[in-house]
Amino acid sequence: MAVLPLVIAPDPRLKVACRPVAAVDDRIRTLMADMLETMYAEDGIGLAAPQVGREERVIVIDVAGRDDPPNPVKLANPEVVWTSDELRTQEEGCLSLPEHYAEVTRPDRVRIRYLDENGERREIEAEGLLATCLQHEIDHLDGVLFVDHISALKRNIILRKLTKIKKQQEAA
Ligand code: K2U
Ligand code: ZN
Repeated sequence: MAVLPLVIAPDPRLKVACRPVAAVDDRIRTLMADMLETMYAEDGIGLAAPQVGREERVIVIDVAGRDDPPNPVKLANPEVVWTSDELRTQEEGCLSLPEHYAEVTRPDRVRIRYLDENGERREIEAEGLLATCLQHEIDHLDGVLFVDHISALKRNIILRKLTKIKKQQEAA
């Protein structure tokens, strides 16, 4: 397994609609394992393939608390097939937009259909933080970032700061 380099915004690779996985084969299983290792190394609770430069519909999640045993979930071609009318507001961040946070409101409960690491069709219903994380990661597969759910004013402030940091790093 390997810890992969993260794609940091602004970056066009975070704004593309990813292609579906044709088959969950050893190449995809290796990607899932590397994404999980990267997510844990970066203290994330979710990660989507475009965040490691891969334009494929793959996400990994583990919302288990620090004091609980790990509970990783690996999803290929995840689809939201149902959302509740009830909403939930959560402060969100993103490993690709480091040190920036904003409140985002999303459906509180979702049902997700996906292929597991063996290529088996599965369906899960989630609520609370797991539901938020699943929606956040599936957004990534369509080139949507959490800042796309907040005001243009706040989004532009965050993206301008990230652009400035990138330019300083490139100049260094
Ligand atoms: O970059 C990512 O996609 C991982 C995200 C996943 C996530 C963000 C917001 C809410 C739920 C999941 C985060 O980096 S994981 C760390 C985190 C968790 C909760 C709130 C803020 C940041
Ligand atoms: Zn993210």
